[in-house]
Amino acid sequence: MALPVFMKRIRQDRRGVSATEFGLIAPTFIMMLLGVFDMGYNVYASAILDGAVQKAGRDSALETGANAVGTLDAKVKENLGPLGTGAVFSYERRNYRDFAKVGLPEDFEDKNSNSVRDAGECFTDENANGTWDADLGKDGVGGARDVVLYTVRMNYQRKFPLYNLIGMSSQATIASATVLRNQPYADQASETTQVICT
Ligand SMILES: [Ca+2]
Ligand SMILES: [Ca+2]
Repeated sequence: MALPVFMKRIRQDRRGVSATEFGLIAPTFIMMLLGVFDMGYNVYASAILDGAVQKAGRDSALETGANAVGTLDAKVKENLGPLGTGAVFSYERRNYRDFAKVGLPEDFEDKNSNSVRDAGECFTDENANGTWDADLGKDGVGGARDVVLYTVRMNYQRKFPLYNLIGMSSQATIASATVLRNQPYADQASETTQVICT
């Protein structure tokens, strides 16, 4: 007769229920926390990178900018402080004659209407390199009054091990870009474009 009483007591005993429930939700809860931390780190690093890129972009637009590219790039990394430790940075500068041309392809006559520039279709060689380009900009800081798209990418090792749990890459990349016109310290260089049909 003692056994049914004992079983009844176990059924009614609520002690330890919270611990069991926590054990069930803990993995999900911890993954959510790691996700929030990872996202927070990414947002924070992006904000710092944005500020550093804006500053370097403005300094690059000065007449002295062309000779200080390496120094300005290094400053971006320096401004990231400990966030930049161990990260790999890449820097890109492309220059255009005006804002409206940033990132555009070189104009071409699409004879076969396939939206692709094929051999033999005439194009305007805006960056004077002899070939058709999907981005008509030139590499580098350009000259006075040119518009420069400055992009910095930062590849870093994720700080929280969420990637291990959900199969993500352990590496993350954030990018920041700014578009500024160089200072009018001289006249803008004359444009030399030609139409090529080869
Ligand atoms: Ca075509
Ligand atoms: Ca070209």
